[in-house]
Amino acid sequence: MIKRFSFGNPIETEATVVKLPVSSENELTKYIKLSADKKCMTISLEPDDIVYGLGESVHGMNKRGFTYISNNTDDMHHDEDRYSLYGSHTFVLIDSLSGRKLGIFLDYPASITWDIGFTDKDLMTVSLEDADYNLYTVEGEDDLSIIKEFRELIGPSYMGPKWSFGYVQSRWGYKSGDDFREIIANHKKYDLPIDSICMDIDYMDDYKVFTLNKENFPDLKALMDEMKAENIHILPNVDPGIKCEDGFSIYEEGKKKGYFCKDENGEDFVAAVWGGLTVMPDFLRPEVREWYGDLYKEFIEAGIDGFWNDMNEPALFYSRKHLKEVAHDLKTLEERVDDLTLNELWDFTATISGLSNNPEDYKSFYHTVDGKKVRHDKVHNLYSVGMTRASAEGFRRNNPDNEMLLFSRASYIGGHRYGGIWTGDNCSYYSHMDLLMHQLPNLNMCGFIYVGADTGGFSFHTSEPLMTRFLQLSMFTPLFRNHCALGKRDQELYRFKDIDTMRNILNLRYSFIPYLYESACDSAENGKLMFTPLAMAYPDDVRARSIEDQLLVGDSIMIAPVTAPNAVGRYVYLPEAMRMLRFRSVDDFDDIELEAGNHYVDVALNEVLVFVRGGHQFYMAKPANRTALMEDADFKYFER
Ligand code: MIG
Repeated sequence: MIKRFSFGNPIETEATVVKLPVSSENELTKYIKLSADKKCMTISLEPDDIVYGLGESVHGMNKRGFTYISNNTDDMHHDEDRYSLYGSHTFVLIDSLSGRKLGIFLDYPASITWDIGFTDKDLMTVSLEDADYNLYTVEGEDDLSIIKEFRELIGPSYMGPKWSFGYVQSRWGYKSGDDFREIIANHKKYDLPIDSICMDIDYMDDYKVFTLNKENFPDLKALMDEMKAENIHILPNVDPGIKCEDGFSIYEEGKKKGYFCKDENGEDFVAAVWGGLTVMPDFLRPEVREWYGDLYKEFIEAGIDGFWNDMNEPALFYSRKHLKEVAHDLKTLEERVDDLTLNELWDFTATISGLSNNPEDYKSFYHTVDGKKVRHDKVHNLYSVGMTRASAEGFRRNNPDNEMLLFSRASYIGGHRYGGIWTGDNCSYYSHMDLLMHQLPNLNMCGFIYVGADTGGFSFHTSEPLMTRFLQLSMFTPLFRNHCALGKRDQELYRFKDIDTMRNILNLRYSFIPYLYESACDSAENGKLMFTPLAMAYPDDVRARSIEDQLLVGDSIMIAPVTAPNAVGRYVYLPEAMRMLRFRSVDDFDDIELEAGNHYVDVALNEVLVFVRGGHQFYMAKPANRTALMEDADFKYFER
């Protein structure tokens, strides 16, 4: 049972596809207490309640015990003390043992603070900055039907083409066609499957969007033809900011048409991102989306059929205005050189680090929504949706016959209909595998199905065992991408010692693609989870409620990845008897029947566990080195 409540003058976010009538406030569920000014709601939590949701956030699958702020943020430290990451997914689901099952969706694109049993362990307090929003409550018998109902409200999810389930090799630092050729050659040499290679920001001419460094990319079309002959998809990175440079045609055209966000004086708002000083397209305006969406056309015509949209929180390295103020303040530092106090030192370092993504900057520029001026912070989380939508609609106009791959860094509910996401700049940490496990079901319930993490870790140097374990988890996610930052240890899979293991993992992934792709499509279209917490699948099993290191994938299987360093085994809890497949390769595996209950299972570094549920069937195809070369033949079936 879903109800809508509306307060004040909400921004039209288009997060929902069904327009529900507004219920009167006295129909609000008894579980939610609204403050008189409507800016705060409290919900009491029973000791055993689980709170799911909030998609891409830190701190466990059950969100209880911490505070989260829905405010899209470029932050490369996904530590336990982070309130915000790149996406804001403002749906939570409270599951009580006593029977209360309640979904809450706040459709509000400014900042929301969710104190979920943090200040008071038995209380959830949700605060908004003003009282203009739509609140949806979903009550039902069980979590999965609540999720289905909520997902009907927000509409079907984007799904990538089947080839986008192939392995993606990425790295910040590839510079030219020769880099791609080298990757392809090495994958051939070591017989490693691959479908796509990402082209990170270095392909551009001076970081100007939709340009090419002519020296490194003299003929994109010819390169793409060559790649097509290899069955390789090349995926460029696209930033929203447009470099302010006279003579740069995209900048000049947008400026002439008045398509950029404005400062309080009505001048173009200028901030530094890649490319130095840039302006921000006002993606909240349909005509700007149309314009920007068509900018992808040239690349599409050259043969490109996939993109990743980056920096669209939008990340701001600094604003020109703020930098000026800081530069002025710093002049006084010179007089303090001989007796600087520690407090002054700390103020100084905070001032410098506060130049990036500064909250005041987000309050200093404006959008035009339906002809009205709207301050950016009031619609901050919608910026990403506007960019994703611009791209997706541009693809439909300019390449209607082809499925395109699109994944974005920033997101808000609604954006899930236009593209997938990746989870941003994680680290080469074992704990970031646990983080991914926690994010997957929470992202799914908020509508994001085509998702994945930077496998091996973006920041810091990865190790071979860490990469191996990370692959063994990511091999189940729709986006299966190895990506890392500039200057980090080379982590293409052929750089490691035990290439046989890497090959076996990739082959297993490819043989799982038919199952994974079908599960993903089913989830995207039918409001299901691709990754389901055990507690939702086995609602009567109390022990399952605290399990955060195992997940169901699709209907038929459960995974229990190893995420601890140096571990060669782990405990696994089975809510029912299952058939355990322990794969070393597509053809070499143990097949063991296990009773319900707790088990300690050996899992060597080259082994992957798949558990088949009772009454279900799991299937594997014969792998190939490209998805396009797979015949979906010679299926192996595992029933239980
Ligand atoms: O400021 O394009 O999250 O995946 O490699 C960094 C360079 C910009 C951030 C993305 C990352 C990408 C990097 N980008």
